[in-house]
Amino acid sequence: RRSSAAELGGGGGGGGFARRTGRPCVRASALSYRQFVQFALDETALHTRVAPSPLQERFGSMKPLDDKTEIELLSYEAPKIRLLRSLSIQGSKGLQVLDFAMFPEPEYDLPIFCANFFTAAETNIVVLDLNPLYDVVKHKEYKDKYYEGLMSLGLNYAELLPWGGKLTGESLRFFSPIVIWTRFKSSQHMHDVLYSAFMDYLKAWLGLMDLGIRETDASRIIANREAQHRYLTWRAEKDPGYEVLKRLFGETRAKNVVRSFLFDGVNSLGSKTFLDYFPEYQCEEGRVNEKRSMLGKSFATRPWNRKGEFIGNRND
Ligand code: BLA
Repeated sequence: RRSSAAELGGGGGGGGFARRTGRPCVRASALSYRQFVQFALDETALHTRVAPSPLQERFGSMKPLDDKTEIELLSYEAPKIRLLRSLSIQGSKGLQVLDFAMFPEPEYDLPIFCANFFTAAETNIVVLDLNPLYDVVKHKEYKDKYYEGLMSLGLNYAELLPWGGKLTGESLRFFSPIVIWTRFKSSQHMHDVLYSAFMDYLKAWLGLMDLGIRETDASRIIANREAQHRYLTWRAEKDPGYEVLKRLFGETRAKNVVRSFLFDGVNSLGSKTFLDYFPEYQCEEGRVNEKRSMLGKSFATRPWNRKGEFIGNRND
């Protein structure tokens, strides 16, 4: 049974639990992506035991520099889920952001649930995916294991939310054949389509999670942990949201949010550095090149065919 909004008592500083149902919930203030977050928490709670993350105490009551912007940082953990975290922003002039992700425990090679929605002045930039832990172009068995059964879902939304054009070439290796990468002008209709996609992708991820079997082979757990660490290292260094967060929180706090909240694990799941994983970004004196991309923008059209085979060409 779903809890109605009226039953949801907000917890101090963000994450809380519904008074009657004991389900996790978001504060009652109306954020536009609020229904997305609430759906995700309700739905996840139907599948597993969700508990607040220790991060909640440190980040749950963070405030932006200005007093016009509303933000909400939520974090939970659950069996099989190392971290479920959500950052939502509602600013003045229509700025709306949702960065919602679920990271599996290293004992599972589950994909990473990734919803990144940026809305400003009627422009929407959207990435929604079950990001693969292993590069699906190189690891066919991984691709088949998780995405074969989801291709019809992906194809359905690829039509409704068409490919967003060229993007940072490097990002492609973190995307799956069912990735939704799109841009559109704000409208109620597109918002509804996006909500529907979000719900379906979330349910798909939870379905994979339900079936996930705890790995016992130590070498595979190590590989899963490193793959997740590599992903976190990429995003903590090159995420396009960083500039917005810098404006919102100031540089020091933005860095902290990125490294210790959004991509928590970048400091603890491994000790390799960004340049260990991505040496092509090395500049003189061992500094990391500040460019987002060394490959440049690529993939003008969807680089996956209907069977989920990679058909991309970096220079198209
Ligand atoms: C743009 N965000 C983008 C783009 C992508 C993503 C692909 C297009 C620009 C590009 O090609 O880099 C998202 N890239 C991702 C994701 C992965 C990746 C999810 O590699 C995962 C592996 N975006 C956010 C948040 C904010 C945000 C939280 O997720 C703001 C707080 C903003 N994204 C944002 C902005 C742009 C953008 C402002 C356009 C500006 C730009 O391209 O730099």
